[in-house]
Amino acid sequence: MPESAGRALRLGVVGPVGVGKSTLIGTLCRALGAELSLAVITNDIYTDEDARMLRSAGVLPVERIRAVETGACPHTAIRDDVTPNLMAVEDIEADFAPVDITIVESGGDNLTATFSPALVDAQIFILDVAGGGDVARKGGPGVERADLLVINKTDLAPYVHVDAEQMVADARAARGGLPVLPHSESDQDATGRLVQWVRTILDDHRHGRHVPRDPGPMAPHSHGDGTVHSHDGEHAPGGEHVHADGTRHSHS
Ligand SMILES: Nc1nc2c(ncn2[C@@H]2O[C@H](COP(=O)(O)OP(=O)(O)OP(=O)(O)O)[C@@H](O)[C@H]2O)c(=O)[nH]1
Ligand SMILES: [Mg+2]
Repeated sequence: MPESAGRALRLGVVGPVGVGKSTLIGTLCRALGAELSLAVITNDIYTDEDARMLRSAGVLPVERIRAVETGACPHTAIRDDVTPNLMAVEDIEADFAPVDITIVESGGDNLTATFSPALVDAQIFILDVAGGGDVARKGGPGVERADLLVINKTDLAPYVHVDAEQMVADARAARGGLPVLPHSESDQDATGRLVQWVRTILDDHRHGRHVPRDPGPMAPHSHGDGTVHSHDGEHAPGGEHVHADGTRHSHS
């Protein structure tokens, strides 16, 4: 039985800007908060807006929702240097022990951002139909290999001229059997399936059956300010990082 089975399930929620990550986390908190001990960590670059939005929505006691202001690209904070996030996760789990599930929301990023398995045990990647029907076909590490892919805001499909069923079929083809869930916040059946998926992962985690999977690093890219991120390894070259067992490495 892995040591992680004795602590909270750490569940990442990631995907492009505005796809509905915070809304979906709110939905999960409402559905599970009465029977499970939940905590939420949000990531924003400069603000704590997502945490404030979830607190004001009243989905959990406000003190169970904390923000990490990353001050850097969201993918850096969930992949290359997870230390601030891992500390926030460990702190909130200690303060509200025992926590059943700690949900970590990534700042909205591009299609290729994924969580490091040093930070989360499982991750949900979200796309929405408004981002375009071809996005699922284009793939990427999160689309192809996250533990669950949600195709969100299916209620908007007719308005943005997207064939949601085709988008789901493309996603299934890209994922080799990993689950794909069409969802919108107004679709209670879909929300029921989402909640059931989380319950199953939690049960697998507790019984040592869940094996964290690394969707893989994002592709090399450069930023407007000229910085180049290679993402050729799990961590920034020379950057200190922390492993799931708490050991710190600094490659300097
Ligand atoms: N039509 C529709 N709108 C939705 C749905 N889910 C979320 N939204 C709306 O989409 C907008 C963005 O939702 P958020 O939950 O803030 O998205 P997010 O991914 O957390 O955004 P960032 O954290 O800024 O990247 C809000 O106006 C939501 O009300 C849905 O299922 N259908
Ligand atoms: Mg958000």
